[in-house]
Amino acid sequence: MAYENIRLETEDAIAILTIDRPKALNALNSKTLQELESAFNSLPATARALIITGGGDKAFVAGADISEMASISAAQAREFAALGHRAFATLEQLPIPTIAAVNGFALGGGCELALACDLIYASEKAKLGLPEVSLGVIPGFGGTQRLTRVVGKMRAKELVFTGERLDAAKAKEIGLVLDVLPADQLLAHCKAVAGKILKNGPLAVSQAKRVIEFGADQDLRAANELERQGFAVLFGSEDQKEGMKAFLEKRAAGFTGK
Ligand code: DAK
Repeated sequence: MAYENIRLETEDAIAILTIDRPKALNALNSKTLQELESAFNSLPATARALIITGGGDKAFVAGADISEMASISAAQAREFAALGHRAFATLEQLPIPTIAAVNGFALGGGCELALACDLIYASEKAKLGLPEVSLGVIPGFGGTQRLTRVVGKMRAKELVFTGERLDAAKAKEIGLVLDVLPADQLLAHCKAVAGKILKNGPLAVSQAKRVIEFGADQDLRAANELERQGFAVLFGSEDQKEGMKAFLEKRAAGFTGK
């Protein structure tokens, strides 16, 4: 499918999705959110990891599109929020690992997009925050909830109440990003992380993502039950046989994802 505001490329088994509206600092208007939802639903079957980044040299995504939101009604706001929630939930539930390469401003909806990814890495130029209250609204694409789960309730309240923009070092200090890289090394780093993941059994990685993601919102007993089931199910796979056989034969495993 041809997209207007995003680009989707595949390098080896890594899909790289670039949000590409640099004149609006890659702000998320409805069209871009629709394209994202469509792309998440139709990634190439060969893609085993997804990296999301921003086009141009200033922004990952500077937020939901304020010019589009400025004059919408409450009913339209509900639709807009539903579209964003749907797109980000689709991203969060992809069976492959997802990595946000935050190459610049990740504000509001941009920070929320990164938070819907499994891993977040940032360039030294990145600035992250949820400044919605400065516009008289609150985060509308899951930011209040996902941020709280990542950095804890009190930090999340501090960030959302103040609307403060964090530089990359501070974002790392509070656990909002994993690592900070020089701008020209960010994408290569994300590809290298994806490359390490790709060496492992794809069904196992997918199952690990599923149990961590669904387990995180459950009590420990229920979450451990999820893990037990996920563990057992993998013993019906060819990858489990191959992974353990390869270990015993002292060779690298050739996983097929079956
Ligand atoms: N939306 C639309 N256009 C944006 C934009 C945005 N979020 N951010 C930047 N732009 C546009 C600017 O208007 C400007 O356009 P022109 O004037 O050239 O036409 C162009 O991008 C370049 O921006 P600047 O000239 O401002 O560039 P600077 O380097 O001076 O500043 C900046 C960069 C990122 C600090 C600044 O642009 C800025 O503060 N941008 C807004 C950041 C922000 O507040 N983001 C959060 C947006 S609110 C909800 C659903 C969703 C949400 C809430 C509720 N419901 C449905 C309930 C989510 C809300 C948000 O994300």
